[in-house]
Amino acid sequence: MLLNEGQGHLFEHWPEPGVDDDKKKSFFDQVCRLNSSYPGGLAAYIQNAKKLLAESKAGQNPYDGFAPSVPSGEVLTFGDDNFVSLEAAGVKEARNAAFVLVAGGLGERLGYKGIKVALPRETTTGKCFLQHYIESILALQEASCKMEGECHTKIPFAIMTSDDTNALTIKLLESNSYFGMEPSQVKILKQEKVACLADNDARLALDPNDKYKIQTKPHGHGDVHSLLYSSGLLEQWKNTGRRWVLFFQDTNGLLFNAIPSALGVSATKGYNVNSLAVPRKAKEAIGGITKLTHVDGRTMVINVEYNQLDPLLRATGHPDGDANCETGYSPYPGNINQLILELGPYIEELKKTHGAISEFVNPKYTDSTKTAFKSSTRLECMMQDYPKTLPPTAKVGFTVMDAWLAYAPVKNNPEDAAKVPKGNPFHSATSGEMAIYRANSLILRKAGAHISDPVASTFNGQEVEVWPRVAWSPRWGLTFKDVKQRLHGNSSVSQRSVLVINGRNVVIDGLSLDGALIVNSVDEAEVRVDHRDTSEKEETRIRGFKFEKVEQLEVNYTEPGKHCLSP
Ligand code: UGB
Repeated sequence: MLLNEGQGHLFEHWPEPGVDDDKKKSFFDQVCRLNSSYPGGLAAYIQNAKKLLAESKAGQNPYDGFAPSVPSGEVLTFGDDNFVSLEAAGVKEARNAAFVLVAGGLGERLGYKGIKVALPRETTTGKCFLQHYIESILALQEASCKMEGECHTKIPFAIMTSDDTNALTIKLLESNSYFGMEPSQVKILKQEKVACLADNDARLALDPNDKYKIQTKPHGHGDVHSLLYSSGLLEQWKNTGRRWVLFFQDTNGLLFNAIPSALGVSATKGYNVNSLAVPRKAKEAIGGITKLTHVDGRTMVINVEYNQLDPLLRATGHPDGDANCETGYSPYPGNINQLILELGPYIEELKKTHGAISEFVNPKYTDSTKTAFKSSTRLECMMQDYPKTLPPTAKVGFTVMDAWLAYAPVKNNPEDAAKVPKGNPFHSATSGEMAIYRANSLILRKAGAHISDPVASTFNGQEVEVWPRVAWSPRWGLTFKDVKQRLHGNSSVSQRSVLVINGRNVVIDGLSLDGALIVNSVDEAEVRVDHRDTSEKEETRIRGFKFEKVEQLEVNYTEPGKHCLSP
């Protein structure tokens, strides 16, 4: 196959049989892996690469024949009646959902060596992204089951890893008891890298350090579709009554603020595909959701990636390219790569495509003749390109929410963040953390609390707003209605304060906070215990009761002397 596909150069340096046989065998082991992990095999990969490289050399625009225009979608306003009822509809549906986190990327742009999901979402509680995601899914599971009466649904959670992130992700889960999720709920799917391409003839590149190894690079987050399909998970989910698959990325600490209402939109509108979006600043490194109309009449609503939006606009009669309009934002909503797919139609589509997603290639040429590359390239694919193959009858929509509520990724290192054009979001660890405090403060404000204004402060060259450091567990503030129900009376929090709420049943009533308050509360426990109930400890069963720990104040005096506890 390799010889038929013009890959003879891979063997040119091979010594005679008997020499380096082990290395030659491991070469073919790798070829087998590359062959089985790509829909259609390595031959299809090489053929696709030849075609895309030829198009790239000819300067062909992937959007040739398409004119962009601004699409219309659902625009939600946080906290209004529509938002609250969509959140309720979303929580109800959550028990029919499955979640998929794409976490195969390394934080190269971020300049962080570990896995990004292990980073603290904020440093007040220090909880990492993965813990927050899992606690949010569990909170949805609990709330959804309660709404539907008693049920025992366990929401499945799949994580796509790669060779770069797999071992560390498993270690993080195992060393933290899966953050409270049952291990059987979690499925890890590891994506394989794809072969690198050395030239326009799609000759595969050898690893510069090992002539018996093909050089490989990541294929992109689009792999998630073929992995879900080939693993059989989708069928399994369908057979256990799942209706929705929700995809999300590794470091958006706000995203679960948007999940209930967005799922509510999918359920009430009957969307096969629902992409979450936020108002986008021109040139921001997030794709723009665009309506594309072909000269032959075809239309689709799709993400146009940030590096392609500007050239597409310029080529189609918009001389300013990717520019802000009178609102101060790009007219094209920004794709935050949080997708909600309806499982039934998704499976039907994947039966046809086997999860193959439209690919692209982005070679860096040495000069304008486009005959040689500065370094090897590879084909890539993006998960949000899934709708490209859908028939015109498919219901493809999107939902726009405020960025302060729904989107604060951690992607850029401090130097790059500090260079972001003024007014555009930094997308750094600094801004990601500040965004959590801001969102929580604004939610409390909307619920009636008096929250002091933030102060401006500069960290690592980035000027950010510093709001009171408010953090809560997802079980406390899953939806706006939950927050409103648990916030009574006149409460106020000063700018210099820290407020952490852990536990579902904490009620804030008449709080006046100027300092640090951390409330940890267990749920009410059943007071009566049947002595035949073997799920209880023996010492409890023989008593027939146990304590209900509703509230407690623990004070530790570590120094001798007189102490006074003020109310
Ligand atoms: N990822 C993988 O799991 N595997 C891979 O091979 C590569 C990535 P980036 P990107 O919302 O901020 C996307 O690199 O690709 C995971 C959208 O394309 O952080 O530059 C990785 O672990 C863009 O339209 O982002 O841009 C991470 O979880 C816009 O929506 C995720 O894929 C932008 O994200 C994204 O990878 C955004």
